Amino acid sequence: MKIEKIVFATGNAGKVREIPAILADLGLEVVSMKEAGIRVDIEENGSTYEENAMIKSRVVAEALKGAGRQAHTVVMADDSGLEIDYLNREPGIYSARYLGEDTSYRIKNANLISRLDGVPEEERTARFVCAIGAVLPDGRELTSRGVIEGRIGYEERGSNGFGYDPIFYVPEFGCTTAELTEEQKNRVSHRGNALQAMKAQLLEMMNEQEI
Ligand code: ITT
Repeated sequence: MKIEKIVFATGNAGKVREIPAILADLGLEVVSMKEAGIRVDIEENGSTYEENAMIKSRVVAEALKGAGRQAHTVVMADDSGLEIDYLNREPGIYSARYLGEDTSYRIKNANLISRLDGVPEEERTARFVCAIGAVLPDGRELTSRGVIEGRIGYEERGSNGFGYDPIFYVPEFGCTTAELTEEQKNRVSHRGNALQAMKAQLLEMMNEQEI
């Protein structure tokens, strides 16, 4: 199958920075939906990360198709979230909406830290989860998932990354994902892992002979 371009269905500025860097070695053109001139409002009403990722990529694939621009183009979307074990895996798929979509992460992060007040180190386990959903030029769909395990810290640390990164402490690195460089984060993150798995599936598709 001939694939020349990837359109990324996200409005999140942090994802728009990370995703093209992770996909760069495919040698394809990678653009955000905004760069592709697609403006759509998407209701994420799925009950899993995978469902929400597919909802987003289908809406944008339909919009591209409507504009007659889906040829050789893959649409991908990322649905991700932070699961804190002590809080029954909250905020999970509601991570962007937690305390309100427009509430600052300073406030969201402070709130989560205060909900873990007095909780010992070993019970502060958490993970970032990312599902990637893709619609291929012929309408076929693919999903992949990636995870990074860590712990919720006691205060915000670091200013790289976005969202919950300043409170997500990774024991192997001895710092939060907001203290990693973008390159380091992309090598080990939920998004990095999910996109590497998606890349492997895409490469297989690209090697398929047209009949
Ligand atoms: P799009 O749907 O437009 O992609 P969104 O921000 O609404 O943007 P999600 O529905 O996938 O995206 O919400 C994921 C939320 O989880 C995101 O807003 C962050 O708060 C958090 N999150 C996901 N990945 C993260 C990361 O790498 N670092 C920090 N926080 C992250």
